[in-house]
Amino acid sequence: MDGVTGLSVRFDIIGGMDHLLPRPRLTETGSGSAEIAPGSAVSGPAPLADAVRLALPVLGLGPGDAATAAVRVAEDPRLGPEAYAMTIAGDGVRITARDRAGAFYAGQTLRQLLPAEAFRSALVPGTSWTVPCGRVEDAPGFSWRGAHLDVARSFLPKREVLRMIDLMALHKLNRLHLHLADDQGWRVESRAFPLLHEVGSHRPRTITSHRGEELAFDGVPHGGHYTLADLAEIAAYARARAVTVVPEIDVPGHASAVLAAYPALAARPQERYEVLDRWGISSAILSPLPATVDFLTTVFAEIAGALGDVPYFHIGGDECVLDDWAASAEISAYQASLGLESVGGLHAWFLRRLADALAERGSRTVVWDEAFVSGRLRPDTIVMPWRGEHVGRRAAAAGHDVVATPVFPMYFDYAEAASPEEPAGLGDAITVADVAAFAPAPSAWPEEDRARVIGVQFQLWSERIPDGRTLDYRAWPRGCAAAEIAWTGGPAGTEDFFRRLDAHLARLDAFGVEYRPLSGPRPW
Ligand code: TNX
Repeated sequence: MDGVTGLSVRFDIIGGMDHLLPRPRLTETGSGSAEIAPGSAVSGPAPLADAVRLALPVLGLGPGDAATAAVRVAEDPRLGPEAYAMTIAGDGVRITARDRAGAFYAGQTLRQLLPAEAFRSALVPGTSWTVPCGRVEDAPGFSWRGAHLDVARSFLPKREVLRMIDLMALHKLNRLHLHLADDQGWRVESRAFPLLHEVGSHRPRTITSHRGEELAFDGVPHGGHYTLADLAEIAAYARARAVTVVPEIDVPGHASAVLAAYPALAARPQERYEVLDRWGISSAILSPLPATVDFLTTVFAEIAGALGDVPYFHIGGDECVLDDWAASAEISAYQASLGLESVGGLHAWFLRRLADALAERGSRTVVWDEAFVSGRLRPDTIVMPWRGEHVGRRAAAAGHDVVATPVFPMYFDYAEAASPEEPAGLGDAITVADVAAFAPAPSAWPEEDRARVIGVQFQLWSERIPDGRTLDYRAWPRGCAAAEIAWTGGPAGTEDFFRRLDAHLARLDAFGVEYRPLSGPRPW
């Protein structure tokens, strides 16, 4: 900002075409600039024009006809999904897209071409906007550009989820993977089985510190869940911003919270379970018997009903301790009756049954990689290899679509530096540069396996994310680097990326994001 005179404010353009993040496929800088006057209009078919307006909230643009509008949007069926083209000339901005998402992303790019103040929520009246002239042609490299949010370990209030969707949208991320159930909490209302949220969403005390293996507790209970109406709202908010919510109910392991509510579903039903108040892998496991499948199908249907359109449903499948299955005579007899030779095979069989039920409702199943390793899945199951590239390659070679989610560098619960001043994270440091250098589909793989990689996703496991401030700190700017590779389809050129990131951080400042500064830990 270079001056405030009375009610008229002028802002400097921070970067123009060279400072967009993620980087578009093609940009051309023109000469001169266009004005978007306060109160001007976006014209075009309603779904597309509305999406552009939604991407530029602070501009307060209204509807209007093409003769007078500052931004004109038109449909172009020749463009690909989520793609857009935009020309900025002296007489205004022209946008074409085939779908709502494409128009929305054009709006996001336009927002980045404005001064960083366009990322504030309110402005001094009288502000006017200047955009540099030029042209952008853009389309995503990957169709799955994900952020995973663990709301089970630390419950995050709905406002944090909605804010995450806003931040995803301005980075052109399009899949919000919500980890809704784990040992430490069940986070969604169930009308069919109300003890799930009544019992499963509370822990009697909070883990307050977790440096290394040392845990400290206080006597303050931790809890919270979303109602089905909240979920519906989250999904609608996300959909308007081109984000698809991918719910996860992690089964059959990570089951302490479910079993605290309904112990009869356990592989060891005589045991007493509690919502776990420590981190790590528990041995609590659901039984694979038909009663569990019926129970879960009912719960999945409730969640899917609230979310509306559910193209993807994640059922976990990770870190299962199968000892209780092997020890149960009833489960062993069941396994034998199915002709399965190992408990691993039974694990895959159980997940396949759930996937079949989900497919009947129109959802594709997503799993963590252990589910793939233990046996044959439905062929349309999407695999998230978190334990590394080699597992991803095996899943791709077996014909599964793969979303790259490896611990390194996609686990953002790891600290950004091994400094004692850094909020304690899990394991070694994962830096912004590590994320920017990541190739989701390694060039060493055969072409047909690489083509199976449909995207990339960062994980915000929340054992070490107790609140929204820490969420900001962990997610950004590493999330900016993840968005860069997700949108462009490959690793970012480091120098160019950091130059653009510099300008981008000013946008995040204006938005109010408490990201981790590149210079080092924030001294809270
Ligand atoms: C492994 S990744 C887990 C999570 C933990 C995470 C901690 C995966 C599928 N399971 O339950 O939160 O490590 O980083």
